Amino acid sequence: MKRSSIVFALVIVCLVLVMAVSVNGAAKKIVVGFSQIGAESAWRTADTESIISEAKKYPNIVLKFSDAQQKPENQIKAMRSFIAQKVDVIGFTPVVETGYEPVLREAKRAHIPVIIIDRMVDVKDNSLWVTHMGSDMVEEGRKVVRFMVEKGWKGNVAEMVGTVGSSAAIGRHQGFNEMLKDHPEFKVILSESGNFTRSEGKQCMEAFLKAQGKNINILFAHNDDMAIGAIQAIEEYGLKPGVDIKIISIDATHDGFQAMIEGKLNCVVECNPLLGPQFYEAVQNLMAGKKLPKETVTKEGVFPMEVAKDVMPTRKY
Ligand code: GYE
Repeated sequence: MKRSSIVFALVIVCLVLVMAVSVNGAAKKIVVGFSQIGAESAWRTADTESIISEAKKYPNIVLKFSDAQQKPENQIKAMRSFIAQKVDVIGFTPVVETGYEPVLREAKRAHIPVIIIDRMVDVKDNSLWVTHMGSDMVEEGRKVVRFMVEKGWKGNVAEMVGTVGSSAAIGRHQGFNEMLKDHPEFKVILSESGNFTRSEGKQCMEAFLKAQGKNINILFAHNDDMAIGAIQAIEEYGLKPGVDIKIISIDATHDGFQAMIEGKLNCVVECNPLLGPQFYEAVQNLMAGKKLPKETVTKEGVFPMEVAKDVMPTRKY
């Protein structure tokens, strides 16, 4: 072969290689649309941070993040827009359990897999989502009762419920109340929603105190933020949180630990919001054609106030 033909052939080979790499490179980008609930609590802020910051560790992942500001209709809109944009995967945490079935069907028809993290949907057709990862909310409610029993607490209980219709509130309420049936030493005298926020938690506690005052012995708040709002209300009412009224909540955030160190919160049941790493691992596996487990439950602990000071430095959210 002539020298010029060899050079020509080499140039062609190089061109083909460059094209293959760039086509492949482009094909390797995975576009993920994520619909988040909002920013109602410290837990949610940590969860959002985990999802956004973890995405940056994957050069092949492009994240389109959408904040629904607590409105399911905003989530439905966001998901429709993800479908229209033909994203590769939809990640999603539903505000409440119901109302998403039509949009999930649309995603399925468009062959876009949906990964649900944290809160869950209640749909008849489980093929509408590929995998769910998050906490066992019912078990968290049971852990609260186990702690109360272990500590020998008794008396009148006020239950401060999370967002009405959310799987987190439904599960925690269920686990808590089911287990209480075997414990006549407790009597639930109040149960109202504080919507998982600090300000509504404070308002809810003010209403509880107005209705029952010193009759309340124990407060179970479905999350730390509401417990912290309640602590303010209890102090303003002239009682000592953690002493006059025992308090237990769920999440185990920094602020929850701080309140325990100050002796105002007796116990936190852990609920881990750092779901980013698990989420993107699932995205990668899914795109690689691997079969995912239908359900992955996060492992979590229980922290009484006595250990708060020692454990606090190890906490990541
Ligand atoms: O406990 C609460 C948040 O869905 C598990 O939502 C989550 C809950 C969490 O706002 O703080």
